[in-house]
Amino acid sequence: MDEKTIIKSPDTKREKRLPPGQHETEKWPTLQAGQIPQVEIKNWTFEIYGEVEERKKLNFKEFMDLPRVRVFSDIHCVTTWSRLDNLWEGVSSRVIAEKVSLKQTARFVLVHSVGGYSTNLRIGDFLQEDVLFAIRHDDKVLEPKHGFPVRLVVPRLYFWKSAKWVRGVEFLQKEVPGFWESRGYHRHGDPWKEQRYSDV
Ligand SMILES: Nc1nc2c(c(=O)[nH]1)N[C@H]1C(S)=C(S)[C@@H](COP(=O)(O)O)O[C@H]1N2
Ligand SMILES: [Mo]
Repeated sequence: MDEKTIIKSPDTKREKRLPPGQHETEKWPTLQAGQIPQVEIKNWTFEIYGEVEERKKLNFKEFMDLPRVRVFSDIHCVTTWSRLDNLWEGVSSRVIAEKVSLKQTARFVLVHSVGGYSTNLRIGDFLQEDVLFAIRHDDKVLEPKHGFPVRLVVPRLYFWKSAKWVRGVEFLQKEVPGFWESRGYHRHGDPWKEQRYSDV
């Protein structure tokens, strides 16, 4: 791939890069609900379904053969730590959407992980240029604890939206809250507006 094409997430260009109520950490903490799943490559698939013209199921090799992008972004966890300057490599959300050609009725996304985790996104947020299904971080293959083989990265929203161990993407007409969103977290999760917890 072209070494020069790195998409810089717009929030990394802000003069003040820490959203309100966040502090910076050099380390990369690990967080998940429950156990770290051991994903077996030979059994792993990536399914794209719902409001699509033709649903698709990719195996590991097919996924790895997709064109890649690189994205430079900051991480903002709702528990108040932020980790700046992350370089991701993986498959753009737009490439995934093109694979199935979305119906007009596709307005929301539910991303599904191995182990039952999920998170919801508006279609517009999902299809931003800096959203990708990452397989590498800072030039190394993702560690199992950080989502190997594939994790979503949504740089402009709180990090709970960046589902680890992704196994599928479901396009929906109506918004369906994901794992944390149905347990009191905000449906949208914009760190610059401090959309941490739901107000309903
Ligand atoms: N599958 C899965 N993905 C997940 C989670 C989870 O529990 N399961 N937790 C989320 C939360 S709350 C955070 S802060 C980040 C943490 O990612 P990290 O462990 O790579 O820092 O993963 C997100 N993605
Ligand atoms: Mo989190």
